[in-house]
Amino acid sequence: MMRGIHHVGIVVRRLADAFGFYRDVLGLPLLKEAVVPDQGVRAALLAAGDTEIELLEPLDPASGVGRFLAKRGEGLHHLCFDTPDVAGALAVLKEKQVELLDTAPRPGLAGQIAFLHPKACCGVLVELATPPAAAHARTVSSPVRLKRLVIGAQDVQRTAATFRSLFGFPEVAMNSGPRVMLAVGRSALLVVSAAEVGGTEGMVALSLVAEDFPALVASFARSGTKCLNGTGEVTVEPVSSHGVNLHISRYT
Ligand code: CMX
Repeated sequence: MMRGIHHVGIVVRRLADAFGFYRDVLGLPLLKEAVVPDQGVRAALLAAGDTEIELLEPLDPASGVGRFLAKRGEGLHHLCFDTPDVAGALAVLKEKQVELLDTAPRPGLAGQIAFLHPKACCGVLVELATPPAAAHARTVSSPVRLKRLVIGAQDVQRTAATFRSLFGFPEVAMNSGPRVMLAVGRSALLVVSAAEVGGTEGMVALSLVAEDFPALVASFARSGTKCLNGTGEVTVEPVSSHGVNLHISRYT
């Protein structure tokens, strides 16, 4: 039913400032930018391999995104799955009595979209999108691609089972332990115990892979990006990435 992760949505205070990091330092190509009046946001989609990052700036503090910014500050906001038929997917979810925010598809920046209530997916706000056919023919390349999204959960097995049963994602074999990995297209969801990530439930971090790792590290140094450097991996501090825990490793 789901082809992969279409995008990960990040709420930012000002799009122009966020471009300074995501487009100019990280190097993600800007694909699309528009005001979505009924959502009270200005939104931008940037390419990250075969998925995308959506930056959202609230234009109205009373909008859902405006309230999120006031309550939680900048950071990870929603997760969007690419589905060939958003209306069909909604019908299946309705039958399963899943709590939906949109009962019918509506136009959004990513195509025909619909949101599920965060309660339906253990505190993760999930969007479904059927992008326009031309979007799949995208040829623009990006210096980093999304590898996985980390989700904190009170009950790891229950959260993983929810994502498996609603969207059909297969489990990836891992060393025994309290974590569960689910394959979603070429990326993955890694469900970890909330206790492991400071008690946070919902989306907590993004892992990316860089084709030219030394060039990326040099870009971080030039721009004064705050990060912790390891061997073949770097962790950007949320103060530099608009509230997002960002872990980037060397492509192998
Ligand atoms: N992730 C997880 N939980 C969230 C959340 C998020 N992004 N946003 C809100 N919540 C939680 C709130 O904390 C609250 O929880 P509690 O009841 O435990 O306090 C609950 O959901 C209700 O939130 P609310 O803001 O008080 O009330 P609403 O029900 O009116 O709004 C929501 C919730 C999710 C619909 C709205 O905040 C929202 O973000 N909608 C999606 C908007 C969006 O992303 N639009 C961009 C579209 C761009 C495009 O079209 O392409």
